[in-house]
Amino acid sequence: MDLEAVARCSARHAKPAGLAMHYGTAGFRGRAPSLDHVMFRMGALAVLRARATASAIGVMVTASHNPEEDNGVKLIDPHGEMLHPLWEEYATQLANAEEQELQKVMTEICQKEAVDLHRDALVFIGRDTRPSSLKLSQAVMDGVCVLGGQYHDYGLVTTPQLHYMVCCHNTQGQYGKATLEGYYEKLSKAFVELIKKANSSSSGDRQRHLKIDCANGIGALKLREMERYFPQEVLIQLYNDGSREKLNHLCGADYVKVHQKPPRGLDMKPNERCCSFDGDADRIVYYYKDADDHFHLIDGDKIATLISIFLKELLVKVERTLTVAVVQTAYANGSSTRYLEETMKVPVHCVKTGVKHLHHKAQEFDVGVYFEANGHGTVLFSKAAETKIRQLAKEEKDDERREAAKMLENVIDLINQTVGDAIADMLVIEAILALKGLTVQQWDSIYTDLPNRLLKVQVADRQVICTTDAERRVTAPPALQAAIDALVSTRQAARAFVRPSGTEDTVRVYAEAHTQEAADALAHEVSAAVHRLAGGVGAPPQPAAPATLLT
Ligand code: G16
Repeated sequence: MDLEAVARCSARHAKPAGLAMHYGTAGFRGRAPSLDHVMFRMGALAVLRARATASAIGVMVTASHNPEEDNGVKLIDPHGEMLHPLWEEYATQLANAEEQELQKVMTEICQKEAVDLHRDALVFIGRDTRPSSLKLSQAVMDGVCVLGGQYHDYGLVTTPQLHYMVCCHNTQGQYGKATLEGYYEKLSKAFVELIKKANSSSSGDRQRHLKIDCANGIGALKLREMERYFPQEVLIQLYNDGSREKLNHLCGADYVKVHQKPPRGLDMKPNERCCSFDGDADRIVYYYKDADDHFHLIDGDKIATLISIFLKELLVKVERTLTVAVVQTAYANGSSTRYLEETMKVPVHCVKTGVKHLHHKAQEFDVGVYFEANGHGTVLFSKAAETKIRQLAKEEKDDERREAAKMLENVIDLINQTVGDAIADMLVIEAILALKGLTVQQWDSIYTDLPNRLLKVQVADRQVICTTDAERRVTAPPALQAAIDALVSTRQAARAFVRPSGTEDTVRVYAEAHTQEAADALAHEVSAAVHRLAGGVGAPPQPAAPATLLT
């Protein structure tokens, strides 16, 4: 490692003195101008990680659902999964090292991880459509080059596409071809195979009309590229394609989920099936409005439920010994958990927010369905389950069992097992709805969500809030949990929790209760308690003006 060269190059990507950042829920996030040094350093760290694992590593420049002015970076590990927690710590140390400490921190990481500095290193780089992303991805490239690594710049891609590329490369093509064409071909082939079986069902209209809000982000570009691979049955209409408006502004999956209303710019007719992607296309939520103009959100919990029902029905026919479980977070609607556990008899596990936590837990099962309520999720199949299913799909003599195994095989090929992927999830959902002959309303009616509200509160330092029990309870500040308990106890079917965001400088407050009014009131009162007990900034939340908290 040429430490002199590192110092010289780093000076061109100088860290603002005193600036400290953390590798949060999904990497580093912040205002784009403050991130140049972070990008350079993450390029360098990716080289060390590539050498330590003897595998290609991914670096995705994106701030996903955050405002357009923000940016961020997510590192992708060899199998396309999120960065290992220990390396998240190294990432934080490296990002926060002052210029004169940089060489020392890098040397320490190399020593601790016994990094072979002579080994080749390959880094895959991708970026979203933010105006700042191109320049920031060039800083990543500088970081790769200064340590003698090689990079492959995929340019504009969705985050899940980059995860897929990393996995394909490191599994020597077993997962697919590490190109965009390879991704489109793999998914569309599996989708066409899966949806073929819908032809014999009784759902009548074979055409699948879907309106997609692309959050003015990368999803629009990639869906346009992919459209020619779709079968004729699929008619998609893209809205918020980024040609006119700002990324994530009044649109996108996060906006729709948090505000529980349609995105701007999507012309929605009664009972039409619509969905929204987020800024880097790793989340999806569905929705429709009924004949009375009421908006109905179908979030990650209901997506997980639909997929679990479908998979469970197939597994019963194919192989009863394979275990299915669903992994959720504290944000999961209480009705979804109850439906999964009590009606479907599927075990449900609750983990901390962040797909890395859900992914890790889901790996414990033969079939692990994981979704955050915000629409971020996927399905994991264990190697043993996958082998068994593929074998039955090929060799099973019983027609019904073989056909069910083939469908499962198609789901395995269609879903992006590396990470939540809005495009792959959308195709899985569309296929299931077609195969089961379900309308969006029928899907929505599987269970009724408990009314809920998600708010944000500004505090001086959100790290003063510490949580336990998968973020369902607060341990600090000391009086806060007692205050939440007291507020919850005054409402029926109520629940509330607070946690510091790992992607924005804010504290998130979630509440649910038996009526929307009760959920709103509870969320506001809990917000006021956070403001009072955790160092709120500005005026305390005003119950009469909920919209002020929803920015
Ligand atoms: C990221 C993570 C998600 C998480 C979300 C919000 O999503 O990948 O797992 O739910 O941030 O996290 P927090 O509440 O900590 O801000 P994305 O789509 O922004 O990458």
